[in-house]
Amino acid sequence: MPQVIAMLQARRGQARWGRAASLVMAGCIAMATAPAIAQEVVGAPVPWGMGLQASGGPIKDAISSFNELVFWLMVGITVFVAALLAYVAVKFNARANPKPSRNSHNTTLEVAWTLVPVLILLAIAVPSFRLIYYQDRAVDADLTINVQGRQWYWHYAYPDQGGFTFDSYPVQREDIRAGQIAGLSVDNALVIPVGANVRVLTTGQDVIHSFFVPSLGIQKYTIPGRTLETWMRADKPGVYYGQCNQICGVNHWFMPIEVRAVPRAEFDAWASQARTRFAEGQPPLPVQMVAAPHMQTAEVRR
Ligand SMILES: [Cu+2]
Repeated sequence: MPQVIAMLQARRGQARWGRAASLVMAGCIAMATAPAIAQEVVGAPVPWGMGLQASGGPIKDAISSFNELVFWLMVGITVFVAALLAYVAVKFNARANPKPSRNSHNTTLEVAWTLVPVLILLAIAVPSFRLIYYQDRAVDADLTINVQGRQWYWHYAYPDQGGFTFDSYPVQREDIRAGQIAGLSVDNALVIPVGANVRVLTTGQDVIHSFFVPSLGIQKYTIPGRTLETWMRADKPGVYYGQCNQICGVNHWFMPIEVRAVPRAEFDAWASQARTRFAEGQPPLPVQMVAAPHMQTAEVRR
């Protein structure tokens, strides 16, 4: 990774397109040299990242496959329309076809261009509604977490783990340590057990915020005076980053989200000491650090 960063820095002076090409190349090298596990376990934005973040659980898997379906439908439609336009432009221009047809109706064609778009919309609507209902709520929740958006930090509560609550603020840039990401790492992360269906209840205190962790496929408004429900599950241990993605005021940027998914035993240990330590006004002891992947991201960002 340091070689990649040096490469990026060395090429800073180049022309725009040259620089873009070198960054794409560097990205390819980074992907080839990064350990495979790094991509799988951590959800975080990466420099020059394209497409969706890697999936950490079943909801994001479902979102990704739906995204793929819509993408390929769009590719098909775009290619078909472009080919049709090219065909018409070549075959029926004034020079090639000086005497135009005077037909104004073609029943078969009209039925076809009504039915085909209806079928395409149905092909999108059915999995889309299925996905919306899947995201709606946890069927068998193992754990409930209350998420409250506040100007400008997150307030979390674990009602079925003894009811402890805590605030989560971003780590200041000057305090960032190795393994943390400026603008994304927080002082007190949200900790969840791997493989657990986590019911997430969101509410707001002042204005509308939004709890958004892309790699877990969760995004829900936090609205004052209202409780919304959704759920998430991390199937791989690791760190998953997100942000408030509802413009909520001047310190909107100040609301990163850090979710740490750890084995159940480790979660139980964390929850039990968190109960005591938060009650005494101390932060809990950190859970196991999952270092490799987001350390690399932190280096690139520096
Ligand atoms: Cu916000």
